[in-house]
Amino acid sequence: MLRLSLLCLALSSAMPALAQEVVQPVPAVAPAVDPFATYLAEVRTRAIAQGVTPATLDREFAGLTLNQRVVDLDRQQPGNPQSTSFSPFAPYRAAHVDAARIGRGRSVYQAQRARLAGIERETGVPEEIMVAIWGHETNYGSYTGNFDLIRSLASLAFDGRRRALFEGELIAALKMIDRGVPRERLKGSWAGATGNPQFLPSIYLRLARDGDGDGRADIWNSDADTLASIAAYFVDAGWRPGQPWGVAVGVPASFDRSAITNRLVSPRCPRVFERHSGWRSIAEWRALGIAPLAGRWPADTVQATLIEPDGPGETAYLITGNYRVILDYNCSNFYALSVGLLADAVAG
Ligand SMILES: [Ca+2]
Repeated sequence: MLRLSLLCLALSSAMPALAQEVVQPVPAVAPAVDPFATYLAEVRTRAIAQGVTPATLDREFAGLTLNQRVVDLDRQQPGNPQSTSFSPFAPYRAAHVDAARIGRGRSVYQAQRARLAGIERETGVPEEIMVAIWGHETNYGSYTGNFDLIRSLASLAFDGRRRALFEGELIAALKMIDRGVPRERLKGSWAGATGNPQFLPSIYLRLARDGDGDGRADIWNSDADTLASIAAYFVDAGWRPGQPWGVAVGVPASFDRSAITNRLVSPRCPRVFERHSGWRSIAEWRALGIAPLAGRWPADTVQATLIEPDGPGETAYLITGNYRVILDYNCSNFYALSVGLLADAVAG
Protein backbone atom coordinates (compact mmCIF):
# COMPACT_ATOMS: atom_id res chain seq x y z
CA MET A 1 0.00 0.00 0.00
CA LEU A 2 2.80 2.38 0.85
CA ARG A 3 4.39 1.68 -2.54
CA LEU A 4 1.11 2.28 -4.32
CA SER A 5 0.64 5.64 -2.66
CA LEU A 6 4.20 6.66 -3.49
CA LEU A 7 3.68 5.66 -7.10
CA CYS A 8 0.48 7.74 -7.20
CA LEU A 9 2.41 10.66 -5.79
CA ALA A 10 5.05 10.23 -8.42
CA LEU A 11 2.45 10.04 -11.14
CA SER A 12 0.62 13.10 -9.93
CA SER A 13 3.82 15.11 -9.75
CA ALA A 14 4.45 14.20 -13.36
CA MET A 15 0.97 15.39 -14.33
CA PRO A 16 0.44 18.83 -12.80
CA ALA A 17 -2.56 19.62 -15.03
CA LEU A 18 -4.50 16.68 -13.63
CA ALA A 19 -3.46 17.45 -10.08
CA GLN A 20 -4.85 20.96 -10.35
CA GLU A 21 -8.34 19.66 -11.06
CA VAL A 22 -8.49 17.86 -7.72
CA VAL A 23 -9.68 20.28 -5.10
CA GLN A 24 -7.97 19.43 -1.86
CA PRO A 25 -6.73 21.42 1.09
CA VAL A 26 -3.06 22.31 0.75
CA PRO A 27 -1.10 20.32 3.35
CA ALA A 28 0.90 22.33 5.82
CA VAL A 29 4.00 20.25 5.06
CA ALA A 30 4.71 19.14 1.49
CA PRO A 31 4.60 15.33 1.29
CA ALA A 32 7.97 13.66 0.73
CA VAL A 33 8.35 12.50 -2.86
CA ASP A 34 10.32 9.28 -3.27
CA PRO A 35 12.68 10.00 -6.18
CA PHE A 36 13.06 6.27 -6.88
CA ALA A 37 9.29 5.90 -7.33
CA THR A 38 9.26 9.02 -9.51
CA TYR A 39 11.95 7.48 -11.67
CA LEU A 40 10.09 4.16 -11.95
CA ALA A 41 7.04 6.06 -13.17
CA GLU A 42 9.19 7.58 -15.92
CA VAL A 43 10.61 4.16 -16.83
CA ARG A 44 7.07 2.78 -16.96
CA THR A 45 6.19 5.24 -19.74
CA ARG A 46 9.31 4.42 -21.72
CA ALA A 47 8.88 0.66 -21.23
CA ILE A 48 5.28 0.77 -22.47
CA ALA A 49 6.49 2.71 -25.53
CA GLN A 50 8.85 -0.22 -26.17
CA GLY A 51 6.08 -2.77 -25.92
CA VAL A 52 6.24 -3.96 -22.30
CA THR A 53 2.73 -4.72 -21.07
CA PRO A 54 1.28 -2.45 -18.37
CA ALA A 55 0.22 -5.52 -16.39
CA THR A 56 3.83 -6.71 -16.14
CA LEU A 57 4.99 -3.25 -15.07
CA ASP A 58 2.26 -2.94 -12.45
CA ARG A 59 3.10 -6.35 -11.02
CA GLU A 60 6.90 -6.12 -11.09
CA PHE A 61 7.25 -2.51 -9.92
CA ALA A 62 4.78 -2.94 -7.04
CA GLY A 63 6.71 -2.74 -3.79
CA LEU A 64 10.06 -2.30 -5.56
CA THR A 65 12.65 -0.51 -3.44
CA LEU A 66 16.11 0.82 -4.11
CA ASN A 67 18.91 -1.65 -3.40
CA GLN A 68 21.65 0.60 -2.06
CA ARG A 69 24.07 -2.33 -1.93
CA VAL A 70 24.26 -2.73 -5.71
CA VAL A 71 24.73 1.02 -6.09
CA ASP A 72 27.64 0.83 -3.62
CA LEU A 73 29.10 -2.17 -5.48
CA ASP A 74 28.88 -0.29 -8.78
CA ARG A 75 30.68 2.70 -7.30
CA GLN A 76 33.51 0.46 -6.12
CA GLN A 77 34.25 -0.54 -9.71
CA PRO A 78 37.72 0.46 -10.88
CA GLY A 79 37.57 3.57 -12.96
CA ASN A 80 40.95 5.23 -12.74
CA PRO A 81 42.05 6.11 -16.26
CA GLN A 82 44.99 8.13 -14.89
CA SER A 83 46.81 5.09 -13.55
CA THR A 84 49.48 3.70 -15.84
CA SER A 85 50.47 0.67 -13.79
CA PHE A 86 49.18 -2.80 -14.52
CA SER A 87 48.90 -5.65 -12.08
CA PRO A 88 50.57 -8.92 -13.07
CA PHE A 89 48.55 -11.72 -14.65
CA ALA A 90 50.25 -14.65 -12.88
CA PRO A 91 48.32 -14.40 -9.56
CA TYR A 92 45.01 -14.04 -11.42
CA ARG A 93 45.83 -17.04 -13.54
CA ALA A 94 46.70 -19.11 -10.47
CA ALA A 95 43.34 -18.25 -8.92
CA HIS A 96 41.18 -18.71 -12.02
CA VAL A 97 42.84 -21.52 -13.97
CA ASP A 98 43.51 -23.78 -11.01
CA ALA A 99 43.48 -27.55 -10.73
CA ALA A 100 39.90 -27.64 -9.42
CA ARG A 101 38.47 -25.61 -12.29
CA ILE A 102 40.47 -27.58 -14.87
CA GLY A 103 39.40 -30.89 -13.31
CA ARG A 104 35.74 -29.93 -13.19
CA GLY A 105 36.01 -28.61 -16.75
CA ARG A 106 37.34 -31.96 -17.95
CA SER A 107 34.43 -33.74 -16.25
CA VAL A 108 31.94 -31.39 -17.89
CA TYR A 109 33.73 -31.86 -21.22
CA GLN A 110 33.44 -35.63 -20.99
CA ALA A 111 29.85 -35.58 -19.73
CA GLN A 112 28.69 -33.19 -22.47
CA ARG A 113 30.89 -34.55 -25.25
CA ALA A 114 28.19 -35.55 -27.75
CA ARG A 115 26.26 -32.33 -27.24
CA LEU A 116 29.39 -30.16 -27.46
CA ALA A 117 30.55 -31.89 -30.63
CA GLY A 118 27.14 -31.31 -32.22
CA ILE A 119 27.20 -27.60 -31.40
CA GLU A 120 30.77 -27.23 -32.67
CA ARG A 121 29.83 -28.94 -35.95
CA GLU A 122 26.94 -26.53 -36.35
CA THR A 123 28.61 -23.28 -35.24
CA GLY A 124 32.39 -23.70 -35.48
CA VAL A 125 32.78 -22.64 -31.85
CA PRO A 126 35.23 -25.05 -30.18
CA GLU A 127 33.83 -27.36 -27.52
CA GLU A 128 36.47 -26.38 -24.98
CA ILE A 129 35.79 -22.65 -25.43
CA MET A 130 32.12 -23.18 -24.51
CA VAL A 131 33.19 -25.18 -21.46
CA ALA A 132 35.76 -22.55 -20.42
CA ILE A 133 33.22 -19.73 -20.64
CA TRP A 134 30.78 -21.73 -18.53
CA GLY A 135 33.57 -22.45 -16.04
CA HIS A 136 34.63 -18.85 -15.80
CA GLU A 137 31.20 -17.30 -15.60
CA THR A 138 29.57 -19.52 -13.00
CA ASN A 139 31.99 -22.35 -12.18
CA TYR A 140 29.92 -24.60 -14.49
CA GLY A 141 26.64 -23.42 -13.06
CA SER A 142 27.50 -23.81 -9.37
CA TYR A 143 26.87 -20.13 -8.62
CA THR A 144 24.78 -17.94 -10.85
CA GLY A 145 24.07 -15.05 -8.48
CA ASN A 146 21.20 -14.32 -6.16
CA PHE A 147 20.40 -10.66 -6.74
CA ASP A 148 16.86 -9.91 -7.92
CA LEU A 149 17.54 -8.60 -11.43
CA ILE A 150 14.63 -6.19 -11.68
CA ARG A 151 15.56 -4.55 -8.37
CA SER A 152 19.29 -4.41 -9.16
CA LEU A 153 18.82 -2.97 -12.63
CA ALA A 154 16.22 -0.45 -11.47
CA SER A 155 18.58 0.66 -8.66
CA LEU A 156 21.58 1.01 -10.97
CA ALA A 157 19.52 2.86 -13.59
CA PHE A 158 18.12 5.18 -10.93
CA ASP A 159 21.61 5.87 -9.55
CA GLY A 160 22.44 7.10 -13.02
CA ARG A 161 26.17 6.50 -13.34
CA ARG A 162 25.39 4.35 -16.40
CA ARG A 163 21.68 5.02 -16.76
CA ALA A 164 21.32 4.33 -20.50
CA LEU A 165 22.90 0.88 -20.09
CA PHE A 166 20.99 -0.20 -17.01
CA GLU A 167 17.61 1.25 -17.97
CA GLY A 168 17.88 -0.57 -21.29
CA GLU A 169 18.65 -3.79 -19.44
CA LEU A 170 15.79 -3.21 -16.99
CA ILE A 171 13.35 -2.85 -19.89
CA ALA A 172 14.86 -5.96 -21.52
CA ALA A 173 14.34 -7.90 -18.27
CA LEU A 174 10.70 -6.80 -18.23
CA LYS A 175 10.38 -8.07 -21.81
CA MET A 176 11.77 -11.43 -20.64
CA ILE A 177 8.95 -11.60 -18.10
CA ASP A 178 6.48 -10.77 -20.87
CA ARG A 179 7.98 -13.70 -22.80
CA GLY A 180 7.20 -16.01 -19.93
CA VAL A 181 10.39 -16.08 -17.85
CA PRO A 182 9.26 -16.11 -14.20
CA ARG A 183 10.46 -13.22 -12.03
CA GLU A 184 11.90 -15.63 -9.47
CA ARG A 185 14.22 -17.03 -12.17
CA LEU A 186 15.54 -13.54 -12.92
CA LYS A 187 18.34 -13.73 -10.37
CA GLY A 188 21.95 -12.98 -11.05
CA SER A 189 24.99 -10.86 -10.38
CA TRP A 190 24.57 -7.44 -8.82
CA ALA A 191 25.17 -5.94 -12.27
CA GLY A 192 22.32 -7.80 -13.93
CA ALA A 193 23.95 -10.86 -15.54
CA THR A 194 21.88 -14.01 -15.21
CA GLY A 195 21.95 -17.77 -15.69
CA ASN A 196 24.76 -20.21 -16.48
CA PRO A 197 26.32 -18.00 -19.19
CA GLN A 198 25.65 -14.77 -17.20
CA PHE A 199 23.83 -13.03 -20.01
CA LEU A 200 22.50 -9.52 -19.58
CA PRO A 201 18.76 -9.41 -20.39
CA SER A 202 19.32 -7.72 -23.77
CA ILE A 203 21.76 -10.50 -24.70
CA TYR A 204 19.24 -13.10 -23.61
CA LEU A 205 16.56 -11.57 -25.82
CA ARG A 206 18.90 -11.48 -28.81
CA LEU A 207 20.98 -14.63 -28.48
CA ALA A 208 19.65 -17.19 -25.98
CA ARG A 209 18.88 -20.46 -27.75
CA ASP A 210 16.72 -23.51 -27.15
CA GLY A 211 19.24 -26.35 -27.39
CA ASP A 212 17.05 -29.21 -26.17
CA GLY A 213 13.98 -28.46 -28.27
CA ASP A 214 11.42 -27.87 -25.51
CA GLY A 215 10.57 -24.46 -26.94
CA ARG A 216 12.22 -22.43 -24.19
CA ALA A 217 15.71 -20.94 -23.89
CA ASP A 218 16.34 -21.97 -20.30
CA ILE A 219 19.86 -20.73 -19.53
CA TRP A 220 19.24 -21.35 -15.82
CA ASN A 221 18.47 -25.07 -15.76
CA SER A 222 19.26 -26.60 -19.15
CA ASP A 223 22.86 -27.54 -20.04
CA ALA A 224 21.87 -27.86 -23.71
CA ASP A 225 20.34 -24.39 -23.79
CA THR A 226 23.31 -22.93 -21.90
CA LEU A 227 25.91 -24.29 -24.32
CA ALA A 228 23.88 -23.47 -27.44
CA SER A 229 23.44 -19.91 -26.14
CA ILE A 230 27.17 -19.45 -25.46
CA ALA A 231 27.92 -20.70 -28.98
CA ALA A 232 25.31 -18.32 -30.43
CA TYR A 233 27.03 -15.45 -28.65
CA PHE A 234 30.40 -16.40 -30.13
CA VAL A 235 29.02 -16.79 -33.65
CA ASP A 236 27.35 -13.39 -33.37
CA ALA A 237 30.59 -11.80 -32.12
CA GLY A 238 32.48 -13.13 -35.14
CA TRP A 239 34.34 -16.29 -34.04
CA ARG A 240 36.45 -17.64 -36.89
CA PRO A 241 36.29 -21.45 -37.01
CA GLY A 242 39.63 -23.20 -37.19
CA GLN A 243 41.68 -20.42 -35.58
CA PRO A 244 43.04 -20.66 -32.05
CA TRP A 245 42.43 -17.83 -29.58
CA GLY A 246 46.16 -17.46 -29.24
CA VAL A 247 49.38 -19.22 -28.31
CA ALA A 248 51.94 -18.84 -25.55
CA VAL A 249 55.23 -17.57 -26.95
CA GLY A 250 58.73 -16.66 -25.92
CA VAL A 251 60.10 -13.23 -26.81
CA PRO A 252 63.86 -12.83 -27.44
CA ALA A 253 65.71 -10.73 -24.85
CA SER A 254 66.86 -8.33 -27.57
CA PHE A 255 63.35 -7.79 -28.92
CA ASP A 256 62.65 -4.21 -30.05
CA ARG A 257 59.16 -3.43 -28.76
CA SER A 258 59.13 0.08 -30.19
CA ALA A 259 58.85 -1.45 -33.65
CA ILE A 260 55.54 -3.18 -32.91
CA THR A 261 53.70 -0.45 -31.01
CA ASN A 262 49.98 -0.16 -31.62
CA ARG A 263 49.12 3.47 -32.32
CA LEU A 264 45.38 3.02 -32.66
CA VAL A 265 43.17 3.93 -29.70
CA SER A 266 40.21 1.58 -29.38
CA PRO A 267 36.89 3.32 -28.77
CA ARG A 268 35.84 0.30 -26.74
CA CYS A 269 37.65 -0.44 -23.44
CA PRO A 270 40.84 1.35 -24.57
CA ARG A 271 42.75 0.34 -21.43
CA VAL A 272 42.41 -3.30 -22.47
CA PHE A 273 43.40 -2.83 -26.09
CA GLU A 274 46.33 -0.52 -25.38
CA ARG A 275 48.17 -3.53 -23.96
CA HIS A 276 48.17 -5.21 -27.39
CA SER A 277 50.86 -4.62 -29.98
CA GLY A 278 50.14 -3.79 -33.60
CA TRP A 279 48.97 -6.59 -35.92
CA ARG A 280 51.43 -8.83 -37.77
CA SER A 281 51.01 -12.17 -39.54
CA ILE A 282 52.27 -15.28 -37.79
CA ALA A 283 55.00 -15.51 -40.47
CA GLU A 284 56.11 -11.97 -39.61
CA TRP A 285 56.15 -12.73 -35.88
CA ARG A 286 58.28 -15.78 -36.54
CA ALA A 287 60.69 -13.67 -38.60
CA LEU A 288 60.95 -11.31 -35.61
CA GLY A 289 62.15 -14.21 -33.44
CA ILE A 290 58.91 -14.97 -31.57
CA ALA A 291 58.72 -18.69 -30.85
CA PRO A 292 55.79 -20.84 -29.67
CA LEU A 293 56.27 -22.39 -26.22
CA ALA A 294 53.81 -25.23 -26.77
CA GLY A 295 50.61 -26.15 -28.55
CA ARG A 296 49.43 -25.26 -31.99
CA TRP A 297 51.15 -22.58 -34.04
CA PRO A 298 48.51 -20.82 -36.13
CA ALA A 299 48.80 -20.77 -39.93
CA ASP A 300 51.33 -18.29 -41.32
CA THR A 301 48.65 -15.99 -42.72
CA VAL A 302 46.75 -15.59 -39.44
CA GLN A 303 47.00 -12.06 -38.04
CA ALA A 304 47.90 -11.68 -34.39
CA THR A 305 48.95 -9.11 -31.81
CA LEU A 306 51.41 -9.62 -28.95
CA ILE A 307 50.55 -9.21 -25.29
CA GLU A 308 53.02 -9.51 -22.41
CA PRO A 309 50.70 -9.65 -19.39
CA ASP A 310 53.54 -10.12 -16.87
CA GLY A 311 55.96 -7.81 -18.62
CA PRO A 312 59.19 -8.54 -20.53
CA GLY A 313 61.01 -11.76 -19.79
CA GLU A 314 57.84 -13.66 -18.84
CA THR A 315 55.45 -15.75 -20.91
CA ALA A 316 53.85 -13.71 -23.69
CA TYR A 317 50.96 -14.53 -26.02
CA LEU A 318 50.20 -14.02 -29.67
CA ILE A 319 46.47 -13.39 -29.74
CA THR A 320 44.18 -13.59 -32.77
CA GLY A 321 40.87 -12.06 -33.76
CA ASN A 322 39.19 -14.85 -31.79
CA TYR A 323 40.77 -13.51 -28.60
CA ARG A 324 38.83 -10.32 -29.30
CA VAL A 325 35.65 -12.36 -29.48
CA ILE A 326 36.35 -13.52 -25.91
CA LEU A 327 36.93 -9.86 -24.99
CA ASP A 328 33.53 -9.13 -26.46
CA TYR A 329 32.05 -11.47 -23.83
CA ASN A 330 33.96 -9.72 -21.05
CA CYS A 331 36.41 -6.96 -21.88
CA SER A 332 39.37 -7.90 -19.68
CA ASN A 333 42.72 -9.26 -20.82
CA PHE A 334 43.00 -11.39 -17.69
CA TYR A 335 39.54 -12.85 -18.36
CA ALA A 336 40.23 -13.60 -22.02
CA LEU A 337 43.66 -15.13 -21.35
CA SER A 338 42.22 -17.27 -18.55
CA VAL A 339 39.35 -18.48 -20.74
CA GLY A 340 41.81 -19.41 -23.48
CA LEU A 341 44.19 -21.16 -21.10
CA LEU A 342 41.37 -23.02 -19.35
CA ALA A 343 40.04 -24.13 -22.74
CA ASP A 344 43.49 -25.44 -23.71
CA ALA A 345 43.83 -27.26 -20.38
CA VAL A 346 40.37 -28.82 -20.63
CA ALA A 347 41.01 -30.07 -24.17
CA GLY A 348 44.63 -31.05 -23.51
CA1 LIG B 1 15.20 -25.53 -23.94
